[in-house]
Amino acid sequence: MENRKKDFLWGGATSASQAEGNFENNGHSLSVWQMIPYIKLQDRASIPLNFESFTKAWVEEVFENKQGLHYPKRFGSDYYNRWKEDIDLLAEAKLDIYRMSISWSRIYPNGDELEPNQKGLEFYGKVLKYCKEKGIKVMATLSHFETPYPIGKKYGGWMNKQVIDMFVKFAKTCFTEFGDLVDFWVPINEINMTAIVPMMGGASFLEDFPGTSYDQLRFQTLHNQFVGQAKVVQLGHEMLGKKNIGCMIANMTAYPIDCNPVNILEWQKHQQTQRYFYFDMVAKGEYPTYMLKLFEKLKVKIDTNPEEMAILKNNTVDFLSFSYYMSGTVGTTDVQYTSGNLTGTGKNPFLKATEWGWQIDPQGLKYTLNDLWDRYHLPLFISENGMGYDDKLNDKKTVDDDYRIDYLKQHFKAIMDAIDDGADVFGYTMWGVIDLVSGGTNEMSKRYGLVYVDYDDLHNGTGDRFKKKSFYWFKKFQETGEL
Ligand code: P53
Repeated sequence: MENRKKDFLWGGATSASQAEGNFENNGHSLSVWQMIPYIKLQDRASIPLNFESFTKAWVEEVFENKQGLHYPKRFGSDYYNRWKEDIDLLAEAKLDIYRMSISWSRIYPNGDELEPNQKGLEFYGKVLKYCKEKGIKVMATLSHFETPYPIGKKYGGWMNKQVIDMFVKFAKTCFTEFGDLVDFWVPINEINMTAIVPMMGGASFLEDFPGTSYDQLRFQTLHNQFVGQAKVVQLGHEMLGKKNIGCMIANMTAYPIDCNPVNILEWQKHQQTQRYFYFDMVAKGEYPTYMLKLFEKLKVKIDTNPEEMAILKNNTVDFLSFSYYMSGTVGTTDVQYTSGNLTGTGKNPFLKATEWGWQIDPQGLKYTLNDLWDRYHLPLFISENGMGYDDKLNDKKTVDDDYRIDYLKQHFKAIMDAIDDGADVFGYTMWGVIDLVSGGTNEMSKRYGLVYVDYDDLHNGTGDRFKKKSFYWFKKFQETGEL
């Protein structure tokens, strides 16, 4: 392709909780995300899975493995044992970059230890050195919804400002140990999810803070994470002397359902509160006025001080990274919702959706890149994108995933088009490049990878890896630049 940027980084992404497994050895604690079990589709309706129902008592009673439940994120795709084979596969497919997370639970299992867990450091040291040997650049996430559960249990998670210092300590250890091996850092994955699910994003449970409203909980937990992230940006800049630290935001692109002005106003509010707010915080370093007004309406009072506000202002990120899977619609009238349960997930009659109701919209990626570039003028990186599909291994021990090739082609083309329009985009990592456990549903059967992993939803299987058709397509794309 003519407009293929020469130094653009094409790659894939995973997270520790969804890939590693091996949760009980070598001094590892469980991350908060590993406390959620697999729930069969037919049983899901009977369990109150709205976000406010993520109470600590519920996690402890139902989820501390007392009911013979299966916790897929404690097993992952056995990456902890197969990491070398997996990185060999990434090298064979000619990935330029690999995004992974360093599990906080392996390094400081309780958060408040004075010394890091050596076994955890050894593991990531081996993995990162091997990536370097193979010529694969690395983007490391420090918390991919991976606050250690003991921090939630003992300290109340990120609602407690002591956790900010624990996170900075963890980051300092990672910068010291791995500063030379990691090319780009992302402190907190999808930081905006904390305002939607503070339990998952911040290990903070409402019942630990009597008298606190849910809105207060979610925005205070989020605020403390913004401060923690800014402190990590400051520390990274001082320790590493590079400008290589970015944010990671779940980008919720949505369109107005029609041109009725009331719907345009609703869409504008959505853009502000569900998208720009988060990018504004990390790129401009202060609360936008529309959020301050919203806080007044919601009776949210952020506990902060001038020192914290200065930290936010003075330590903005070097690049913007975000996940982009789909787009939705918003409006006050005539919006029907898809099965995606997040904001702005109204149906769009012009788009097709995956089996999970995620509406496929490559042009929305082009729109998003242009929009973010215009607004922030910071380099952009798509840190997650991809298509979840219940792939089936065929007789030839491969998967004919033409649907995925088609999805990737269209999204790659959208990126190139945005670059052609002038947006500064420097890389892309496809989500779940080697099949792993789904973040939202804990299913293994919601697969994203170029490589199939032989485990089912209950972790039955050999764990063996098989290259899908998309694996060969991606490799060829890297060799020839042909879509
Ligand atoms: P799964 C919700 C909406 C958009 C992205 O999701 C999200 C979520 C939370 O699940 O998360 C990111 O596996 C997340 C990954 C996750 C991926 O999207 O539910 O950073 O960990 O696996 C895809 O299909």
